[in-house]
Amino acid sequence: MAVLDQLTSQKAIELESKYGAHNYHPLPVVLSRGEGVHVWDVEGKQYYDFLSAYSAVNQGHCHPKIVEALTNQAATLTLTSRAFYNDMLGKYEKFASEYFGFDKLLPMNTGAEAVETALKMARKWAYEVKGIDENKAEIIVCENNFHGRTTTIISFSNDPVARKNFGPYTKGFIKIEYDNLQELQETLENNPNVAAFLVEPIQGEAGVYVPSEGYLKAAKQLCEDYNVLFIADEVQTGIARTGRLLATCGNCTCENKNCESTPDVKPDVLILGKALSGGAYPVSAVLANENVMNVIKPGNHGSTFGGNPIAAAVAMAALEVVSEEKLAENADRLGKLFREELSAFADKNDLVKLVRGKGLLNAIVINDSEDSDAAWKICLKLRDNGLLAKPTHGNIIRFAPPLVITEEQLRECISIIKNTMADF
Ligand code: IF1
Repeated sequence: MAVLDQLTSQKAIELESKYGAHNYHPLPVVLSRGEGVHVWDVEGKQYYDFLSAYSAVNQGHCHPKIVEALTNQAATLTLTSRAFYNDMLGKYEKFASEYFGFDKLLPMNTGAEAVETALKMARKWAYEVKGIDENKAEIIVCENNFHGRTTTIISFSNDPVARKNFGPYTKGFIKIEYDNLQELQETLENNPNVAAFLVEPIQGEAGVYVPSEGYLKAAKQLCEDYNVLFIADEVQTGIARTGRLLATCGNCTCENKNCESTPDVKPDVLILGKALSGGAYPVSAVLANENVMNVIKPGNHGSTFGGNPIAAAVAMAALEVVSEEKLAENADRLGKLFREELSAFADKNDLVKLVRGKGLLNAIVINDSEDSDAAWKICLKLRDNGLLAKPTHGNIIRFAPPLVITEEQLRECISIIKNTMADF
């Protein structure tokens, strides 16, 4: 059989199983096409995508403007390395820095690389600006964090599956409870060598855990009081997902005036990935002002692909789509509708314990133990009924459709979800 012949789902799954590393346990569905909020499997069945590639395709699958930017640039110049200048990177750096309200941007490819970049930058800042003794810097992180898969990042994870037997681990991290200001304050007070506090505005992998109102703003204030950098990992929450351009929304140019609850927090270091490219290409970035970014000098850090012309073209198009199509406003409005409808359903239905989230990053918690397989079984039924979602724990299902979803489509999806749960 020629490699490019159309496969059946069964055959595609067998190939991955035989020739691929088993580092994932996918829902059994084999996708071959996507457009907007929809994806199709190899047999032609249509689904609503409620994972959006872990929030990378906020702009919808194969957005024509992003695909056009990608293909035009791919036919013109793909990669120069940073050994030379290219005519796209500076334009993109200006565009994105102004878009998010920072002085400067450092381009990388994946989320984990951008997190690593922010950690390195914070340590260097601590030694060269704050004046901490060499090799003494500490970075505060939160329990149940998810920041990626590198050796250093898993060193401060507390997920045994992500971490066990990958040691020895990187030192220099202090773990505190998420959403606990008192512990943050005490940790800052007792540790004079803290360089930074790294935090997710909403913990995605932990099960879409939204912190208390005012937590981020107060945490940022504590960081200021102790001369510590506040690093926001918005790889998943950023780019309109939670109803604003950023979940920490200090200086951003988001025009969603209806957004009521998010605190105005301007991180010292902002980490972006995923939807920065609309899912068309791996693009990540770290943004900061000059006082922090300027600690990075030639040779300190880099990447063969980081800042390549395709990435620059794609990211600019992807960000333009977010503003042009008012995706933050749409996520805010439809997110409220989603939670209202499903909370009302949860009140009457024993299977669903609660619904939580912000914008179009939501989760339902099933009335069952954390190690049950209820969420997995419900996701299989949802798939049969034309909607794809993925459990984040045994009893939690995350719902994160592309932000281009319309009210009519969302209402149809809410019916699919309710009917599936009611039958379960
Ligand atoms: C996987 C979760 C989502 C992230 C935050 C950095 C990264 C991620 C806040 C790293 C990545 C992903 C990766 C994916 C599963 C996934 C995930 F379930 F683990 F939590 F999205 F919800 N910071 N998140 O969420 O970015 O290097 O992957 O580009 O399978 O690892 P990356």
